[in-house]
Amino acid sequence: MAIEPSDKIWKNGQLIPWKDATVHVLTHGLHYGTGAFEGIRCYSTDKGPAVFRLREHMVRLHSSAKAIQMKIPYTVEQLCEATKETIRANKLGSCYIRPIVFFGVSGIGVNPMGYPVEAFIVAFPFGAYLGEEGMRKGIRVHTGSWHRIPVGSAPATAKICGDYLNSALAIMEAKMNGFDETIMLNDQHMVAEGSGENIFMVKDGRIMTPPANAGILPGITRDSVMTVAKDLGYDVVEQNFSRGELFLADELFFTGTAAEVTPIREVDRRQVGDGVPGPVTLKIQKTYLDAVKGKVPKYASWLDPVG
Ligand code: PPE
Repeated sequence: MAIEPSDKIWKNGQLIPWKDATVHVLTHGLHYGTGAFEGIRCYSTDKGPAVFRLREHMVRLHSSAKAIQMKIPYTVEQLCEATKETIRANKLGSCYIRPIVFFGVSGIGVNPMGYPVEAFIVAFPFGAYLGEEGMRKGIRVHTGSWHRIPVGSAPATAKICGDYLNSALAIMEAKMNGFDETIMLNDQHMVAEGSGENIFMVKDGRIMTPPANAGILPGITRDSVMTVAKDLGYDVVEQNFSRGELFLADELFFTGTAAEVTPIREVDRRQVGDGVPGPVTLKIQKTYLDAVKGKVPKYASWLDPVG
């Protein structure tokens, strides 16, 4: 996905020109995937730009780092402040933010213990991840052949760079087969998630999403959407479901910082419900998109003004 460069990138406590934010070829994280990252959105609101659930994202970055024995040399508060500073320095309103931390250069070998930790925060303008049309009409997905990384093989609940080889293989397969996204099953053959999204199913007015131990990244959007759906009066449960159950669903949708709430209109060449975004999906999508833009007072605490 092409992006428009901004002016400055935050690197280890300093703002540097976009073009200078490069790394050495012997960076440990490049060879072995030993890094962690985040995807965060900032939205324009009536009170100026505000970052959605910034603290939760930075807490998750620290948790992901902990999972790979990495100590980030900046606190959650410092990272939150650095994010806002980066947005201000680039004079951005609505944008996407990509903080990344990784083991840098020391020697060679798989063990990164004792290696320096590098930290970057990048912010740039960003539109709909799965397209404007996808947001309105729903997207077409398949259940791919690549399963989600087994929980016994890597910390699947953390946002670790190396884990994304799995997602990259899965999305490439989907695209090569003409689909917009993929649904990965887990090692128990239950539905896990998309390459960069969590999944929800609506059946008989009930909303289901796979539990946190199903091999998924427990998304911050997933958490927000569960709250929104409960507040709208729906029954929401974390429950495993199989590929076959996807075909019986009334509605399916993806959630994610980038994907926001994206309806799914077709799965494995079978129409989902009526083949158009269903009423529950649309209601949740509208409330979520209003909430992130500061239009729902009840969710105002999810927004952190850039200032
Ligand atoms: N699962 C995966 C595998 C995942 O990558 C994401 C975020 C989610 C679930 C949803 O998590 P959350 O954003 O906290 O609701 N995927 C990021 C996009 C990945 C990419 O670089 O592309 C995102 O949405 O920012």
